[in-house]
Amino acid sequence: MRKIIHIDMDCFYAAIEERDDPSLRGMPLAVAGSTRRGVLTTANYEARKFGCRSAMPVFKALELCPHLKLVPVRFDAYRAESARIRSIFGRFTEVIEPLSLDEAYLDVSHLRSSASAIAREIRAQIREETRLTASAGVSSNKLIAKIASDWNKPDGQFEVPPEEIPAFIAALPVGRLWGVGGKTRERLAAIGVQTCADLQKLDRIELARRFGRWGLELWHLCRGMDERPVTPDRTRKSLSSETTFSENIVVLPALIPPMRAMIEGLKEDLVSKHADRVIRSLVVKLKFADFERTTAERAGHALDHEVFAELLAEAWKRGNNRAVRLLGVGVRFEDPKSEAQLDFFG
Ligand code: TTP
Ligand code: MG
Repeated sequence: MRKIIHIDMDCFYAAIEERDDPSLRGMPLAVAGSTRRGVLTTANYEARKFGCRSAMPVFKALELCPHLKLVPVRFDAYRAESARIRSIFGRFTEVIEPLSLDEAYLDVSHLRSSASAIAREIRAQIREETRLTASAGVSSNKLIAKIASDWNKPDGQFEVPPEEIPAFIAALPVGRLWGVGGKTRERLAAIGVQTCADLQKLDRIELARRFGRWGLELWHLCRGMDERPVTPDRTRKSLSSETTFSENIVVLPALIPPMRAMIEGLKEDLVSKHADRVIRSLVVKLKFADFERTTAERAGHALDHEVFAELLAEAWKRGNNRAVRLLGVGVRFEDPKSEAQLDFFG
């Protein structure tokens, strides 16, 4: 049987801000850009009482909580804490799969101590060395460990032993399952499926018919079965967003508004999921009406709309006025190993 731990820091960005500036403690606090047009990256528990949440527009949060204190993001500080936390994980196991700056799966199957004891010790070391709190979920697979880390949040942990998985999973809403987002949830609700117990009533044939290959995964997940290994070093090299237009685009200026929206979407993904990575270059990709494709790329560290516009013009020119069926924008990351060296050598 595997021993999997999922660790998730509590209100990560907000907790760091409160730690570093005691005057912020005890009041509703959110971390966001400095303008009202931005969104919250996170909110502390005082602010959550008013309904403030990650990804909520700042103006909305201020409606819910007019005395909400807003502070700007400080990624360097969050990255530094993330590195400290990861080095603590590294004292216990090499099998670490980070999900974001503040979350990771650990496989501790090879260790003699109980997974719960290890989780408690990791949380104690995190608290001692960073003065931040973490929550943990413990079980025999990733799916259940991740759900469990939410159970006694903040500053708590929860273990679901394998024999208790069936009862634990049955009562959960399907939205808790890995990969089940708004759309799948709606489709399932439309056929009367709310909980995993409901979902268990659909057989494999029915699920495959409705959801294809993914249906078979669902069949396993709603039973709390998940064989995915904890994969260290699954470092991605790039991140991009692509749109295929319902009708081909025939003039360059018509590509600018969709591109702006895609860059903003990419920005959000970078901030929420890849804030620990350093951007090396920006890329624009076009696929023309005849399916031929081209990419334009330039070195850069930030998502600059003007640079993307120049790259777009460059790629467009290569098409010789051919219509465009697909637009992609993306970034390539520095290799994390060379990032580490950069840090080390200042
Ligand atoms: P989460 O772990 O989702 O949230 P959290 O740590 O703030 O709160 P919780 O106690 O519920 O775990 O995300 C970790 C950090 O990632 C969070 O502090 C801010 C950042 N983040 C974003 O920037 N945008 C987002 O949409 C989300 C969800 C998180
Ligand atoms: Mg967290």
